[in-house]
Amino acid sequence: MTRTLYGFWRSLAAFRVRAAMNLKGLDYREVSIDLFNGEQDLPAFRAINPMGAVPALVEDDHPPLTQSLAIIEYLEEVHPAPPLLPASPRARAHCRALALTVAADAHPLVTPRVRNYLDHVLKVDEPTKMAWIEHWSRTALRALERQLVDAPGPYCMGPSVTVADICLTTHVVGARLFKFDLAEFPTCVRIADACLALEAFARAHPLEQVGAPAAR
Ligand SMILES: N[C@@H](CCC(=O)N[C@@H](CS)C(=O)NCC(=O)O)C(=O)O
Repeated sequence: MTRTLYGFWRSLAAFRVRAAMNLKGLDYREVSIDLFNGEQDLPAFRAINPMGAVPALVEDDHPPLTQSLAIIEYLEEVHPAPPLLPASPRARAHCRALALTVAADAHPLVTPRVRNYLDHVLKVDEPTKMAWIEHWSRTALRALERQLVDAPGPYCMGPSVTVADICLTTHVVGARLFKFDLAEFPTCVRIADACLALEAFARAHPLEQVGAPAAR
């Protein structure tokens, strides 16, 4: 089986899929789509994902899979061990809700296409754009902190890493890349750091990818 991930070093959605594949011990090669140079809009990539977004996952000659959470759920069904969702239906719903707070509520508002629209169509200045990004990043962190503060840990759903941890960790890493102050969110930071101590997350980190800046 050949498995190709279309990603980009700075993409938090691609980071989610890399972490899931690493946790499940799956081999893949990554093709970089340079989102800073508009490669997501080239016809060759739009043929892979008409939305013009990474990640996309291609296995052998099957059609591309897109949307990080859909890809992770597909991997979960085909490679169930180790599980990235809890066992009980109620816990699975809660776990997915935590994940979607990041992937559906916050992250879509800060993607390059939204930032480009703010820049070039609405013509907001840089500080206003950064305030927008920070506002939506903190809105999700505040909701997650409140839901996780009494969780037993070390991960969102207890002793095992789930898709909620994948989303939370990528969100915390994204906030750190923007250099936001995270002192208000100690639980989120503690859980993310527990995940980043795992090799699967460390290897998937944006700054460990080809094309990432060397300076930290
Ligand atoms: N909901 C999608 C989001 C995908 C997405 O927006 N990816 C970003 C990078 S993190 C992207 O490729 N953006 C390109 C653009 O906005 O032009 C997912 O979870 O996969």
